[in-house]
Amino acid sequence: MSTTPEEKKAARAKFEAVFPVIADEILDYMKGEGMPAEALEWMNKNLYYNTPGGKLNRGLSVVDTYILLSPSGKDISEEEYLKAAILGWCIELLQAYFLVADDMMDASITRRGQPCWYKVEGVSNIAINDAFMLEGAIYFLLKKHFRKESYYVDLLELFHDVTFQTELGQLIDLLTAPEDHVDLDKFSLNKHHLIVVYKTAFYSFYLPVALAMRMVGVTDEEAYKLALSILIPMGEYFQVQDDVLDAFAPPEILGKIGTDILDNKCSWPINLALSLASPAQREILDTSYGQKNSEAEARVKALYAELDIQGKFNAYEQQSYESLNKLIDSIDEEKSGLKKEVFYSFLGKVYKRSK
Ligand code: GPP
Ligand code: MG
Ligand code: MG
Ligand code: MG
Repeated sequence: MSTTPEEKKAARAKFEAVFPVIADEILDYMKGEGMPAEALEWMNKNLYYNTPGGKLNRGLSVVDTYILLSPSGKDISEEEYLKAAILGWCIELLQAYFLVADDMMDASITRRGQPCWYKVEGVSNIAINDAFMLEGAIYFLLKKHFRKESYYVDLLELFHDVTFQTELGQLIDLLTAPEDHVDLDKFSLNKHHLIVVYKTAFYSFYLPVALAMRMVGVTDEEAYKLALSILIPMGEYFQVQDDVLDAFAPPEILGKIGTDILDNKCSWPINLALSLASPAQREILDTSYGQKNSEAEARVKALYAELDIQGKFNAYEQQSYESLNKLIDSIDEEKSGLKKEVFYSFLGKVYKRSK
């Protein structure tokens, strides 16, 4: 795969160059439908503000996986590259759609180093419709570029399935974190596992690889099951990182201000803290967690430091990394038609991340 930093940078730049192409296609369609200039300008801003500014792990993984699984490898045609990149951007649009909505639900302030979209002057609740439009753009692009392919229905099914799975995860995330009633007995690592697998792992890890597999022409359902069995635990590890970064990472690096403690979220650090707390410490958690004030939040963070949650996470990270490597190692490439490198490369993108 693109191993040197220069190659990685070039691969990213090439992928990024495809974004204006798809943005123009969406805007041209709107123009053709007679939409007023104001609506075009709005959609243009919605697309550019919310879609390209992230790490692009998901989108790039579609392209990387396609190149790894395709018989032509790095010599795929420009036409094939463009299609794989469009699928990649469709996931980034899905991600944009989720994040615009998630930031409203989580009452977040910043995202990717800028105000959350709903916080931008003049946007407010229009962001709800903007989220739907980012989602709608996915199906417009899939139809435009893949309608004639034998695997078109498989792509649609993948997007629909993982969207529903993500919404199920978001539902339990929200139901476990009521704003007006803190009950830490509702939390458990089991509950956490269910939340993170559904709200994150399917769309962030399984979807990119499965889309590329469909485009390459993999039809053996066992291969998809095998991919799922590795990518779901990888996605769980990724969301545990997200939870830990929410509590500990400097917002200037993370690009967002953590809200999990204020929001009463069933996150990894609080579950670990609950399992380690003395009765006196538990009392502090009961009265300070999920309270909408920064003093209470600071008390929880001080307790996290006392219980060395960061150190416990480092151990968890090491363990997860080793067990994921073992899982990947056990893939029979010949039998499955998959490549270990697909998974090593994805894991390499997120291991020990700081944002
Ligand atoms: C991550 O949760 C999960 C999502 C962004 C999926 C949202 C799903 C919807 C159906 C809207 P998070 O709140 O921890 O993410 P972040 O920390 O980035 O806000
Ligand atoms: Mg959030
Ligand atoms: Mg959320
Ligand atoms: Mg989070």
